[in-house]
Amino acid sequence: KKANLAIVGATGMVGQTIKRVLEERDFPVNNILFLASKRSAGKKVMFKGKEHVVLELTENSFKDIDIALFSAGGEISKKFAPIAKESGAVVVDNSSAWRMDDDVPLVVPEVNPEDAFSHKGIISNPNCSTIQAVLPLKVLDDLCKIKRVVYSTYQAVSGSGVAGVDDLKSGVQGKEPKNYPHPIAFNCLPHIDVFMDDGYTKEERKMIDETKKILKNSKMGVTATTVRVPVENGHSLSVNVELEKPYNLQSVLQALNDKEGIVVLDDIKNNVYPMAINAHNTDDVYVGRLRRDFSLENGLNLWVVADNIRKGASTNTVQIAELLLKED
Ligand code: 11C
Repeated sequence: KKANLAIVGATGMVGQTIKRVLEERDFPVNNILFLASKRSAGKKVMFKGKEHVVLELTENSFKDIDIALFSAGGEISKKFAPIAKESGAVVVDNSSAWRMDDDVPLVVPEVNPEDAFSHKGIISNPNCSTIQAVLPLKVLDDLCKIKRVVYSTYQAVSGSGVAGVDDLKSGVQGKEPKNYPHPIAFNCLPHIDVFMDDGYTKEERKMIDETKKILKNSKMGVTATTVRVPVENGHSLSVNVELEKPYNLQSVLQALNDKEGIVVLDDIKNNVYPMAINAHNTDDVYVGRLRRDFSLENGLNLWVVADNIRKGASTNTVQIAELLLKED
């Protein structure tokens, strides 16, 4: 089965990586459209050795499109995803616009692939830091049921797109930031996305709500502090978990090792643990520093690293599209 695809936001960091991942995985494509704003229309992109011209996204862009991969921000998704759906396409959306909508499945293919098949025309791709967290959390929830999760994140500037990377690179040379409210070079900002009335940032809220939705465990307690750090690419998370039942550390390690999509890097004697520089440009989720939290009855600490642009966005999106090909 070959699909007619559209990539919305084709010239952005995630859009370009989606194109690369489609090529790498040899996704069965019949026709492909590269759509973007008027500003980027006319640019040329290469796909599987053939040149394509980027077209302006309009209400008529989705004729004969089977799957539309959106990565152009929430406002574009809110407006154009329903239009694409009406035209008969299934939308896989990278923005936060539809994620908490009851009619929209929020899918990580290694965790809840079954949800993809209950879509009503739109499937959401979770936030990057949520995606990498839920792979090991699914293993733990299946083994011993999760009671509570405390996230502390160390998120790369690529999560803010090109503007974030520019702020880091120019900041190292002593220039003023343009994207962040403070310098990110030689600094950490406990501030990702906007602040809300309750004192949390939207990034923290996304991690809390999306984790519960994907794991279908609304009783689980989740809290988060999300921090931008001066790393170019690759998000790292400290994840503190309280389980309902006692666990055996070796069995947990084994179960994580056996899980598709996870690579365990945990050999402290040899200074082996996951790091952003190793995750960069790969599709796996790396887990390490596994150790008992002695302050809790069934507490566990882990360190989780992944490429936020690939597994955290583009690769997960393409994997969801691959699931759709299996739909009757
Ligand atoms: C960041 N997690 O690192 C964000 C980027 O809701 O998809 C992705 C935002 C989102 O800044």
